[in-house]
Amino acid sequence: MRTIVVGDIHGCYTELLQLGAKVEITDEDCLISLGDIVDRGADSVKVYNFLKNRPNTIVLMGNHERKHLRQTLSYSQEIVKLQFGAHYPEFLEWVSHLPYYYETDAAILVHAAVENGIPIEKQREEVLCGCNAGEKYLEKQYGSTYWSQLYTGAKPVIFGHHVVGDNPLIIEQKAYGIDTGACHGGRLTALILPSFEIVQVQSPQDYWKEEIVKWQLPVMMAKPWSSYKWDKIQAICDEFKNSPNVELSAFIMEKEQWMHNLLALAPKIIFKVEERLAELISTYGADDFKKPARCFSYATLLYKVNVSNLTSEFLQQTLPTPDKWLQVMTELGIYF
Ligand SMILES: [Mn+2]
Repeated sequence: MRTIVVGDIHGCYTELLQLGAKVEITDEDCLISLGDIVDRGADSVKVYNFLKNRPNTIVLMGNHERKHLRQTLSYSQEIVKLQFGAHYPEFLEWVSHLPYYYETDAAILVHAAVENGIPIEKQREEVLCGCNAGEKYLEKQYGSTYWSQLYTGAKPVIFGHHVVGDNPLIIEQKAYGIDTGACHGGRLTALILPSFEIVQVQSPQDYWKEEIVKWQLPVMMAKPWSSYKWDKIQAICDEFKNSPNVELSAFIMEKEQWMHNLLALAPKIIFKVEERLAELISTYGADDFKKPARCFSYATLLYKVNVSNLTSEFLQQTLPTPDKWLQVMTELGIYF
């Protein structure tokens, strides 16, 4: 029985199958992915389904899986979230069970790094998976020296995470870096244990470069616009309204118009709040209206109107998102 260790796959499903064929993988072979199976490439969902369903297969936690797990989503995770659609929660559940390392008779396997002199089971998860916190921690310990230069453990470490070029980075019997950038038009690399034989397949193109453009509009459309603060919406609009992607810039300009139309209703809202205050005062009197006013979600606005002018600026601060703004509009009987 062999163990086939594969570096960062990043959604490169075709290359994964080609690599399997090239090493003539059989059901008896154990397949171990070093993590970062999703994001950047074109077929994250296919890679996930394949690895999840293949018997005799282990996937380690990479920093990309961890970003999904902790919901610290950057653009490449936002894309994959859309690609999974309704199956995304199921993927997150699966990710939550991924191990941070695996040890065979011949080697220790991790996604990113190990700290020298610490037993594998005592290593920090952040260091093993190479998330930002782990990278910062190692930088503090080692400065600019890469951890693999300092590693003196008895068993060699096989890792991915850092694209090391077209060929693996090999420090004989110490460290084997096998992320060769498949999703960036590089290669997908396998290391076979116990022989330490290297097998590679070439990617035909830079998938990530293509995905960046392809998913701009869908990712933008999926953003929770109504829950964003006004200046955040404006900042996104400013950043993308002159995009060369015409569909994207059209969508963004539509969103900017939508925000301006909402904010242009400020005088109407102010008028309605003043009207509601007058009603409350005439019913309860100028001294006793405050308690019944508390029942309204916009009580702050009623109190403000009572003591001074209610300005558009105050309104925007008190109702900082379209959701809040629209909710108060509905309660005041203003329809958009
Ligand atoms: Mn990676």
